Amino acid sequence: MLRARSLLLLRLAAPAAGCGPAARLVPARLFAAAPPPPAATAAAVSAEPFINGSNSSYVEEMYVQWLRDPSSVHASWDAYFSRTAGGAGPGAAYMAPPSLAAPSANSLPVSALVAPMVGGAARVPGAAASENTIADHLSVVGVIRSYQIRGHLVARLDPLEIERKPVETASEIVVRGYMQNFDEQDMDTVFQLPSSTFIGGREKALPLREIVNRLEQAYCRSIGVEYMYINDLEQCNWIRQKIESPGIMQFTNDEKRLILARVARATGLESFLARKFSSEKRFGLEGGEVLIPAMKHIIDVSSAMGVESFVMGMPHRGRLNVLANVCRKPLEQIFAQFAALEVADEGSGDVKYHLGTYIERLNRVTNKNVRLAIVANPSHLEAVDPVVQGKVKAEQFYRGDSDGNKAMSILLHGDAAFSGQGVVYETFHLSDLPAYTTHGTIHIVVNNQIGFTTDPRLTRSSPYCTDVARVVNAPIFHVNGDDPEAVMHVCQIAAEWRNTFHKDVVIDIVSYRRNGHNEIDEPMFTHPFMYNKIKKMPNLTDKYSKKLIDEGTVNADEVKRDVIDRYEKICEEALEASKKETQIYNKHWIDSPWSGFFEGKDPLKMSDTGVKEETLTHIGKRVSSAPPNAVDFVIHRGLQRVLNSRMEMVESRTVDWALAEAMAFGSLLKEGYHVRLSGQDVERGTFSHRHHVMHHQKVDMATYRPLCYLYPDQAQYTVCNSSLSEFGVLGFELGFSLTNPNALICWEAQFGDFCNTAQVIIDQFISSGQAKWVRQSGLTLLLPHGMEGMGPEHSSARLERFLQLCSEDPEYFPPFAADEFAIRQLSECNMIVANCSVPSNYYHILRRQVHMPFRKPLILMTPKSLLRHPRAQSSFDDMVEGTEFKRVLPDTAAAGQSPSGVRRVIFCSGKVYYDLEKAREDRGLQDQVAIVRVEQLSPFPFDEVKQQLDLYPADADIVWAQEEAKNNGAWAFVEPRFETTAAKAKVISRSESERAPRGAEPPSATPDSWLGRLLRLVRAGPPPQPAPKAGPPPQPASKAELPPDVANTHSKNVRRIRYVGRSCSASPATGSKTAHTKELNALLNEAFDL
Ligand SMILES: Cc1ncc(C[n+]2csc(CCOP(=O)(O)OP(=O)(O)O)c2C)c(N)n1
Ligand SMILES: [Mg+2]
Repeated sequence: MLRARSLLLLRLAAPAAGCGPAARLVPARLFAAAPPPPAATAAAVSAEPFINGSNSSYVEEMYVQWLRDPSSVHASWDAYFSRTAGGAGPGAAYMAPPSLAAPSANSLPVSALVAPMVGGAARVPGAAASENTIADHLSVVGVIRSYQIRGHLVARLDPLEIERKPVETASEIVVRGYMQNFDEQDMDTVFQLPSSTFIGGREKALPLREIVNRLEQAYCRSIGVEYMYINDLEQCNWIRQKIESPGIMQFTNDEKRLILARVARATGLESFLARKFSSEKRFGLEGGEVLIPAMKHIIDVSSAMGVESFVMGMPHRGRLNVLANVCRKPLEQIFAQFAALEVADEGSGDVKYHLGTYIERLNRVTNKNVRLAIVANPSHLEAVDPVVQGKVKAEQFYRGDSDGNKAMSILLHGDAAFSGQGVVYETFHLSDLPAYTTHGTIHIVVNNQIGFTTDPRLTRSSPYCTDVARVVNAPIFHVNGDDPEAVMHVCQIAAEWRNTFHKDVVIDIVSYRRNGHNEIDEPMFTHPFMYNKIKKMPNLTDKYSKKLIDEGTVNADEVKRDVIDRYEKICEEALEASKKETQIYNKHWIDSPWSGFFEGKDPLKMSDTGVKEETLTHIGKRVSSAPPNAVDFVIHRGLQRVLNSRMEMVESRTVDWALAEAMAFGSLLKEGYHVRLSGQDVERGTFSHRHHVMHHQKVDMATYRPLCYLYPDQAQYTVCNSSLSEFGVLGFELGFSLTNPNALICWEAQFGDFCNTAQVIIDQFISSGQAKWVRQSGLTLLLPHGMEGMGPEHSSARLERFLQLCSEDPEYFPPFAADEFAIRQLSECNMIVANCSVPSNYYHILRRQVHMPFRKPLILMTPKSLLRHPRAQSSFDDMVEGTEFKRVLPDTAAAGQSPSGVRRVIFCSGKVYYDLEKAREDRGLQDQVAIVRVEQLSPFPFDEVKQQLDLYPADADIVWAQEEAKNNGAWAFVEPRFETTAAKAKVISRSESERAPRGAEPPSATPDSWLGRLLRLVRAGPPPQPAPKAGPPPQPASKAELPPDVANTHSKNVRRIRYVGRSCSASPATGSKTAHTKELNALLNEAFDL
């Protein structure tokens, strides 16, 4: 002890004066922690020679306390701070020790110094601090801080008590060297408590023994809390108070009984399911059943504080239990899922442990109504996290809940998934962004210390599975899952934290998994040591009821009769009821019902997407103008030029891409539909074309959003640059789109190819969500796409992948009536994929998203160079009332006017049209080659494509031209559909020809029509095949070498559409500008090589 004190004195006396970073640290922290001190005082303190990194926080504590109440600190500190405030310079205010010689033992016991102060002894101005006293106080503060920072490392968190920590003593891990200053005698010395602890309750000083005891109680029992990295002192102190205050974790007998009842229901359901459906996979919660009372407690506390809606996301583990016991989903519906019953309604459904639900019910504890939704999710762990956040954000937005007081999210996680999946991190990073925050999420980790068969020591590099949450300064409460009262306590704190600070918080319930990964799995294969322990673990109801019986809170009879047997009876009755069910309904499991949306609507009636010209003009002028107070609001000169040219367009009744988009958004806003556009840099637009947010050039963060000020009674417009995440943000926007169908929710990728980092959301939610979960979404994806000679990246939004996800049958020509064809196709599809070539179509398809009587995801390839292409403009004439989205754009040149002279019809989609159009002009082939654009690829416009085919002469060559490589783009998708169009014609002609006189052509297939030509080819039999060559396998002949009819025939020898474009390629585009140009020229040459 002497040696330690000597070292301390040496440090205090060392001439570190005011030059190092530690010296600068002090005033900064002082300012953050307390009312600003007089500048001179702060400067003087910071310049003190004895201030260093390790004691600065102690001095800070003392100073803050002294500012509040000078008598609350030791007389020596009072003297010191008084002198400093009085003008004493660095070094002068501190009374230096007389010598550096080894000090004698405490001449004045610490307790003797402290006790009178507690009683309010008079301050002693000018009294000197004994160096021993300072050293002891520093050590006590160090001990307290050590527990606060590292107490969790030795907390008794693991119910299995498997020691995974290094072989150090608990004390060494936590307090390190701080206790070395004290011997047994000192344990009874009374120390003043710094303001950074609440262990004293009302007492301001405690004997050291009691200090350590209380710190052990607070930090090293069933709760281990991590929070000392939180930068906000108020938040730190709030947690300290909730954890350290004496007696804070006491429950009344009624509260304990409620916990027991909930625990018993949780364990009761698992054991009931295990008995009744022993061979079924259900991913039971056994070992982690405390989750159920934990969630219920959070809901109770939050409901009491005013939250009405809870949106939850969770993995497989314990899902049925949450549905039954947290949401109160009728048990018979859950049990019916175990029987192999027919589905009575739409959708292909999902396995029971992925299904969502939505329930409104009375919370019996608070007597308030609550709405509980569990969002359906795929197997992909954690993918639902951002979806839940988006859904909650939308709820908050539409109900004007700007602080998240009415709706909140609860996310459940497994330990392996929480630490392993990157989307967890992406979701955390949305938590504090203004356009994405849900004002605090409560995360609960069911930490069963295993992931499938893998030990945590092999699945993560971080000490805890929850470390990812530290990036947002979220407090983390680790808690022993076998101590239900401790779990309820941290749930209480978490709910209050969220309500107080509106920030994320994590509860890590350390538990175990009684069975294998699922009920049929054998865990002893891989975890014999752990499972030998687990076998000996009592069930939580038995364990907790024993505790309550032992302490006299309940008796054994009532536990059995009123708790266990009663619930068993409820389950039995529900099982009997479920046996009477003959069908199951997917709609019973919908997580986002849109009440009132579908009712009373004609499911095949689309409202107009054209608008009055004056609306276009009004919106056009607004988005072409600087802010109304333009004199004060200085905009960039370049932006002014953009606005000027926009205004010219409006005056000449034309729009480019950006203006068309603004008019689509603006007109929807006028009609009362919320519009939200989210993604990286969407406010300006990656290509600097949008400018939906104008920035004051002289005032930081001063902005103007013209689309927000179109009409006084318009809906809200949200445009928000997102974090640099695709998975997280796309998931979020999908979630947002689930809440309210009367909105246009768009996510734009910076470049289309980046959407592949969000592939899980596209595959698992967007393309299949309606089929699996009967849930619709009108989410719109804007994906910049196009070969611009910019290299392999940024060229392709992978159109082919989206088309492959479309569920439409390529071999089925829908038998819909002409006037219903488009809407019925839309109604039956799983998603829409389009590649528009003109702004008016972009405008209509955006508006159509909201004017359809149902909702479908829309995947739009959007342009880059076309944004400024002089020909890529539309007239108001194509946007006013009476106009609509055109799925196919017929030829606009001489060929379309006089089809009889056409020798080739080129079908294409998107930007390549403009290259083809120019090449046709250059070659003077406007009357011989028709160019037809397929603007909506899926659902495929069979009807309109057929009309186009029928329009042109029978001997016209039919090609599909695309700029993407042959194995990419739309080719593989369109080819069989063109074939089906022909096959449809065949069916008609065959049946009609049976009725017609022998030799006569059916009416719909005249000899000169494309169809007639097709029929002749079919009847003529196979064309001659080229003779097989000897030797090595022949290389495929190039198209140019083969006669067109050979190149374009397939096994059935039906004339087919021919491909024109780049060859197959592993990379989406060449990295060479020269090669790009050559490829494009080759494409164009081939397209017009008549
Ligand atoms: C993204 C993803 N990868 C892999 C899997 C396969 N899988 C299912 S459960 C599981 C282990 C999950 O462990 P944990 O998160 O700890 O949850 P627990 O099952 O232990 O409750 C794995 C790897 C999956 N469902 N999702
Ligand atoms: Mg686990």
